[in-house]
Amino acid sequence: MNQTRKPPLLDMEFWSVTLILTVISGLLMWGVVIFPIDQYLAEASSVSKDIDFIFRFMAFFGVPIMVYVIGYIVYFAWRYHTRKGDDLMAVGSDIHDQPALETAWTIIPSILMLILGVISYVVLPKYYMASAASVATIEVIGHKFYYEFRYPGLSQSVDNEMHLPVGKQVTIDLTSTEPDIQHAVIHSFWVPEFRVKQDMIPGMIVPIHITPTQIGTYRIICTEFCGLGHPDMVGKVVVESQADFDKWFADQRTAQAGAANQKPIAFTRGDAAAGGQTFAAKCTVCHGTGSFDMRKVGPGLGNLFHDPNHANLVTGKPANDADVADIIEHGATGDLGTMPNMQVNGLTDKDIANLVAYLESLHK
Ligand code: HEC
Ligand SMILES: [Cu+2]
Repeated sequence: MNQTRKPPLLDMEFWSVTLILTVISGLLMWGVVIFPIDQYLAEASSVSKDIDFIFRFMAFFGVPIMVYVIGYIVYFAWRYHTRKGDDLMAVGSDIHDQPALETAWTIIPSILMLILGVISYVVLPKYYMASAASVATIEVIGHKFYYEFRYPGLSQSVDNEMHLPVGKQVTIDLTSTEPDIQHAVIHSFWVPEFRVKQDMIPGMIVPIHITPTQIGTYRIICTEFCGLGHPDMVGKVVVESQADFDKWFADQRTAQAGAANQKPIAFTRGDAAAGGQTFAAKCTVCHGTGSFDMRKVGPGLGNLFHDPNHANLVTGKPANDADVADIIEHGATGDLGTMPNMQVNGLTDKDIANLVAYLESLHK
């Protein structure tokens, strides 16, 4: 059988294509160097710039690799495709062994990977290694599906909204748990502007250290698929001046001292109809109005006050107005999970009174 072999040609056409790829690659590399990342995503912590440098480094050398590899694949596919009248049985030229080329494409990427490894080795520990400089350690606990923050000096934790003074290094102890740790799942603590992303793992505490450098409010996003509530698992971190932070902290203390005084909720004046509306707006994600066992996230509340099978509340106390109001005010954590407190549910004292009146009216 007649076999035609096309000799490999490094002709003018090949070198023109190479020139075009070089120009494209050069322009993109220049783009990588001048791209103002911080205009799209603020560099709001002391490690942000270093992390962005690693990103730039990878993108800078990734660009030519991508452009030449894809460029030549497309070019050769076009150049050597079978044309009308070609011998279909033809075999390509059997080129092998290009020692110079093979050595180059092995050694250059190896060196790049090595440099990348070294830079990462220097940068990443900046937020993992223990440091004496931290002004405080804040515990951050991932729950299904919210973040809990415990501050030294505050007797109660704060949910979903974290405050930090600008320019001060803090240590953040990350973990995840639930009332029954068997039900805990892996969450993740990601603040894009801080360039910090760390898994929150049940049974394990991972300390990270960050210094926020820019005043602002940033999102905390869970990037570990953790269950049905995962998309709602968004908190925020408010970076503010030391004075504003001190004020927030003092307000928390006063609010919590007030809570400790057990100021009773005036539930007697509750309005059941208004309570029904609040319930529909704020409670029905987790509670239905069926019997106790008809659970959504929390138990059914239809027979709350009149259930012979569940005479006691999840807190172990008998079902009366004051104790139900107490659960709605302070939340509860038990076998069934966590019931958020009034701050998290966004309730006023009046709402609580109305809700209690509404739940009272539900007797079936
Ligand atoms: C994020 C889900 C969630 C939301 C929202 C929520 N709850 Fe709950 N609630 C729970 C869970 C879980 C429990 C069970 C806690 C436990 O096991 O200790 C519970 C328990 C309760 C109980 C005690 C029930 C009992 O039989 O002892 C009451 C009362 C209650 N919730 C009222 C409310 C009201 C009123 C609202 C709306 C303002 C509300 N909850 C919003 C999850 C939620
Ligand atoms: Cu999560």
